Amino acid sequence: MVEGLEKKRKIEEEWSSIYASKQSLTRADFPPDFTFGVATAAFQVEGACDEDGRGPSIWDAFSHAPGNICDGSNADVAVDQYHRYKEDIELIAKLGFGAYRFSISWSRIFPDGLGTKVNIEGIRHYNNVINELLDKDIQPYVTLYHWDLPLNLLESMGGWVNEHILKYFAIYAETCFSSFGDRVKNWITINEPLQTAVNGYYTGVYAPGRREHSSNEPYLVAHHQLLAHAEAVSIYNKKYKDKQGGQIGLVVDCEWSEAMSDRLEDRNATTRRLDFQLGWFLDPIYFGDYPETMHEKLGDRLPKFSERHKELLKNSVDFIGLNHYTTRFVCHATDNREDNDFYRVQEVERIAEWEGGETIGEKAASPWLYMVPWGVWKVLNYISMRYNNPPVYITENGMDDEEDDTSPFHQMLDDKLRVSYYKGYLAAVHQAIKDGANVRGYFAWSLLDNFEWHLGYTKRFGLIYVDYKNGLTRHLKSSAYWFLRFFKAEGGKNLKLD
Ligand code: PNW
Repeated sequence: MVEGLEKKRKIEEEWSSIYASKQSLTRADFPPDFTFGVATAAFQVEGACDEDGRGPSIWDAFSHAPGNICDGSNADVAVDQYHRYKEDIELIAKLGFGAYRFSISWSRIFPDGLGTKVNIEGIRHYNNVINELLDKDIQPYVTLYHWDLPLNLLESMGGWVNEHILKYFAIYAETCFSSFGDRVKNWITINEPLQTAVNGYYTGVYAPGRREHSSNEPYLVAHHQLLAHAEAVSIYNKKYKDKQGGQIGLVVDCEWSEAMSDRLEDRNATTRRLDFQLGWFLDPIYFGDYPETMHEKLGDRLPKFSERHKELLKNSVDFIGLNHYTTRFVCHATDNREDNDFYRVQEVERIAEWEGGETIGEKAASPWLYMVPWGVWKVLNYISMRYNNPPVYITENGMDDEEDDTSPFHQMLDDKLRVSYYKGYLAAVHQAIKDGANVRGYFAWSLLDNFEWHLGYTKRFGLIYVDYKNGLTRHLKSSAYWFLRFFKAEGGKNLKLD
């Protein structure tokens, strides 16, 4: 198939002429109040899995069950940030980032998830982290839920498939607002509800690894996450926001989808694809219901919102967090895969490679990740157009290298491909801002190499290399130095990006 290639080359040509004018971009070219940060998530970095009263999460159980993690590893120790947070925060400060997005482990606060007894040791730990950050002038951006559900909530009530979970999430969220909100001014309720729905309940490659009821559970799980988000925001707005003066949002993930051709059926398929990623979560918030395309394709499989829920969800964000990594071409497709197949229902096909070997962009290590800088420019403009230009933070953006213990150390540290990824993607963010998109901040994923879910430690997303064989020591990669220069050039504008 060669369809799409001509279009791809045209877009690349347009993009390269824009990019040519952005070769010496520095921090000073972004608005002064624009936030630059780095991101991690508790389960991927903390370790200390049974210390200080932490209860088990679904990811502990999932990663310990044979066959779920490709290198047979787990995150019992991960990169030990629980003990090394001071060193890591020192590194964030040194590099010049002004914000750190991290997540709180729910089962450190409520070990069995039930919300009856707060674990003081958990509160103490995050107090220490937050105070250390503020001490170094780094703003905490705190995610309440980044996939590590207390195991008991899965075992005793089925986790996200059960509506009762809303109550427990609300208690947990409120405990965090009241304990940390005097110092935390930026809250994220849930990270990527899409991935929990699809990979937790359709492909089964993420915890809790369910596939059995994939024709309806993903939609139910998404529904309950949306409602849990809305309940938490309503508590925040009613009881804490005025007093504490912070903001709260939801993090969604979306690859960009580019129509394969100008044919109506391909353009419609592209809209559907975006609806099944972004509209699924943002339409209920901005328009009060799921996208029409989802109603059409799913019928009764799509849960319904009550009037109270619609009210609660409406405008329940101060900002959108966008995790963005990659892009696909999309065309209309009907094939005869299973009826409950997630993509079959959408009637779309996603294309990243063509016969003859041309790809949509350079490949990273994760099989789904291609480097396509113009995609972030397009997705930001799409969000601005569809949702009336809401404030957006890019809460994750990055690429990974394959773990390779045969490569010399210096080669692993000299991550040229990552430097070119950040250079390109930041230029594209800059262009979107110039076009008028209301982008407020940007977080690189990730601060350091870490436990990449079902791919274990085989992928390295960090700006900082973690030496797993030598005491988890941290070493700056070229990309970390690149960011350092990008920030240092502020005002001077005399430093080149590369
Ligand atoms: C994000 N996809 O997940 C998560 O928020 C991080 O915890 C994770 O480490 C990071 O991206 C890198 O994978 C995603 O297949 C996982 O499109 C997969 C996709 C997108 C985001």
